[in-house]
Amino acid sequence: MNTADAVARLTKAVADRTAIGRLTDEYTGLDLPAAYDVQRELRSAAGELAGWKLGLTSRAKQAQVGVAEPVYGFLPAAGALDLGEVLETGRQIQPRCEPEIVFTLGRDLGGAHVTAAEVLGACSGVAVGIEVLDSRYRDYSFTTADVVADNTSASRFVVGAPVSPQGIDLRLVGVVLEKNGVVAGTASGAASLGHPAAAVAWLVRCLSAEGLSLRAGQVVLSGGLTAAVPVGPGDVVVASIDRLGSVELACR
Ligand code: 0L1
Ligand code: MG
Repeated sequence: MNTADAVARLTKAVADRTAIGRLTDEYTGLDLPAAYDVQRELRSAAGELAGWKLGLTSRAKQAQVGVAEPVYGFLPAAGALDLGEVLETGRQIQPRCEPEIVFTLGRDLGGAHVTAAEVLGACSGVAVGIEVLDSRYRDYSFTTADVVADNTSASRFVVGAPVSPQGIDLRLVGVVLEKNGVVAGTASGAASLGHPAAAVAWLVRCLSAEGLSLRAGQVVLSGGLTAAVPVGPGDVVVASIDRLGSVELACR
């Protein structure tokens, strides 16, 4: 296993906008810890962080890519799209969009035993978001270790205006994903590990094992709630979540 070589291959795939084969086909030693080492190297080269993301927290997502365990990755600030900003699909490899419940941290949060209730207490708001995935692997074909090394397919993301989580049962909120006016997927908040805040608590505990914590002002994408839809020029994707609102993303 050669971490620097794996990082170079993934970085080149982005620069060339060309998908590559699975790294696990190349490196016998690419287990989960080695994959998070690769991701850590990508993170140190990524500049300012907007926050973190969970992946594969819902059965719909796990079934779509054939990986049955949650994973986490980082969100470079450079990946953020503003509301109304168009996604330039020509800069992507094979973009897909999915709806997310997004947490905004009101204060730092870390620790090995953090609970969902503590996550809700620490967040200043929750919002609807759209994550744009862009796997660096051909046809989104990967193992858990591959997708972790590839920063969980993270590419771009857009987050709506946050609302207070007070009085909202995030398990029960309905989720609708539309592409070009047609419903492409539906879910409820409970799709993400039973409760989106429980998913974020899992992330915090994982980060704690790395000596890291969430910081005030950071955002956390708690995991795609429906299967992700492929997008290309001219497509418009809308994610709507009950009580949180809607976000639209147009593609060129
Ligand atoms: O769909 C995928 O590329 C799997 C990794 C990311 C999943 C997610 O963000 O929920
Ligand atoms: Mg996601």
